[in-house]
Amino acid sequence: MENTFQTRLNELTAFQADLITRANEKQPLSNGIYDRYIFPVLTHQHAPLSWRYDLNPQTNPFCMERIGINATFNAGAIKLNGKYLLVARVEGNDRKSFFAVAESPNGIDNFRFWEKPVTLPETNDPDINVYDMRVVQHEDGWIYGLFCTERKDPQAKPGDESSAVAQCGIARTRDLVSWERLPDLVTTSPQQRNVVLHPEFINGKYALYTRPQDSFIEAGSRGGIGWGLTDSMENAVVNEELIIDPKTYHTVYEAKNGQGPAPIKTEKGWLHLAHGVRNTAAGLRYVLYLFLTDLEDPTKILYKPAGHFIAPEGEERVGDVSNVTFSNGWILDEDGTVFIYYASSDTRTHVATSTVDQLLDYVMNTPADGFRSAASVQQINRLVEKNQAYLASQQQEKAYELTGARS
Ligand code: M1P
Repeated sequence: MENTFQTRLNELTAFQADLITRANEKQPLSNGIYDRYIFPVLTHQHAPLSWRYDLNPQTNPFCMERIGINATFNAGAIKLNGKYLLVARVEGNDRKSFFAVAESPNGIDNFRFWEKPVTLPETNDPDINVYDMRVVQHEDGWIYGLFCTERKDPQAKPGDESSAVAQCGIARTRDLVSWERLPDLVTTSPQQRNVVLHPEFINGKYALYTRPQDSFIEAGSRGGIGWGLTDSMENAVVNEELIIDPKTYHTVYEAKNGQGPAPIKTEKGWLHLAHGVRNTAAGLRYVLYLFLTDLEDPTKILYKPAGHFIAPEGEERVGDVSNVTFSNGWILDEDGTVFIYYASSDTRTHVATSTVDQLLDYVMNTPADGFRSAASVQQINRLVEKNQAYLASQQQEKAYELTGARS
């Protein structure tokens, strides 16, 4: 028995060491906007063996997994003390999600979970499930974690064991180790998900991106990315929500949408990453999109390219909830590199890298949605004609170089 235990433990340890330390590489031939990477940065197999196995051969002679980890996805992200940190949504085989910090020296590989998951204090109304933390370094000095807290719907009919209520939970920390839990956000919407704190005060108040929704899954008569102000985060109350980015017919955010991580401040405006959802015969499809808002008035959208920025590709298409890309974390480095952490199909976490300059070029120069097939054809025709004119002028230039005569 001792040998079986030791052999298995050696194999598991070696497998995980290889997985964690393998170098990640850019995928070939990017679209010029960002680079995808060959390997996911976090999978369920990155979860430490000490979370999953009883390491004592006397009490676990088969070296059997005692606690299964099902998925590691939808991670908040922050750079602290030179380390790239993900606050991942870790989901156990028991379906409960919790948060755990994984650290990397370079942002693209070697992500290793800290020794224990985050111990998140509860409120008087305990969370049944918590997920999708947005980690924001606010100018008040605190790091806030805003997340979805889910509880059984008290109005559920007898026998209905599925109906739930989603609200925004709030916690704050200085180091991602000790967390102070604050009361949940209060809004006038029956449910909330994808609530994100803006990193700066607006007229002396805290500003929040919200996503009001009628029910647990459906945005219903509400939806869109909302915006509201609160005097304090210790008792956060948003009385009025302004929808700054509504869901819209025949777009990639037709059914619902939601702010991703907190926006990045750039010279040209606040750069936003969001997810959009539409329905298909195969179920909901989640993709990511970008938009830019005014520096002085973050409720005003200046640029918004049509369609998706990142959509599921290859193995990303398949998982517990297939055809999903979701992001609630990105990191801007001092040199302008942007690390975009996105999850695929509610299963694993990936990274894509770009730069602020590339992302601004993308948002400012990609055509906006024309909302009609004919408008899309016009956009392509305009580009073709621009290219024809450019290529013709290049040919003329070449002819001039050869003959010395301008036509
Ligand atoms: O399953 C896809 C996503 O669904 C929810 O997002 P939204 O509220 O926009 O529908 C969340 O549960 C998210 O965690 C999940 O990835």
